[in-house]
Amino acid sequence: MISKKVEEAIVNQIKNEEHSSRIYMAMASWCETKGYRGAADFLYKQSDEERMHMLKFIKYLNDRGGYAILSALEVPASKYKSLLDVFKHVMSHEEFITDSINKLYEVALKEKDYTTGSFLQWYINEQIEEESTVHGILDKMNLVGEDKAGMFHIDKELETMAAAKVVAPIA
Ligand code: OFO
Repeated sequence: MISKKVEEAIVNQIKNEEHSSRIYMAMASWCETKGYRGAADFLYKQSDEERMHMLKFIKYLNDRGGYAILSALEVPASKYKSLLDVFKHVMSHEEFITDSINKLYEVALKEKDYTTGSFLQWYINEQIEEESTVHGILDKMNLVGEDKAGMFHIDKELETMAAAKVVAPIA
């Protein structure tokens, strides 16, 4: 049986993952209306991925004898200054998620819940990968600066990245 503290911390993380899914969906919608088709595809896929992250936590918590409940969420932002601004927000959000996963890991270890600790390893690795992908995108955007042709190419690249991204259903 999972402890109350770990259960509460996972419920909080479920909220964070669901919020991630919604903010990426909102960003995708902004990109789509501004003509950034590739970025929109990329962020819609990212939104699906975050939903899978949420679902993985829900199933895990219920399997361990806890109860995964959903929480009220903030309304995601709907205005961005530029595509660079969108991805800066993605970066800071992913940093926030990494921090929240680390805090959850600390709670699990304090409660001597090593099963949850080992379950969280998957999320820890996923965050390393996601942060590095977004870093790569931001580096390229900073390189092209205000150059519209450069941004167009990055958008094409995002389209290719989105097409290659497989959102695996949870096991
Ligand atoms: Fe990258 O956010 Fe989910 O875990």
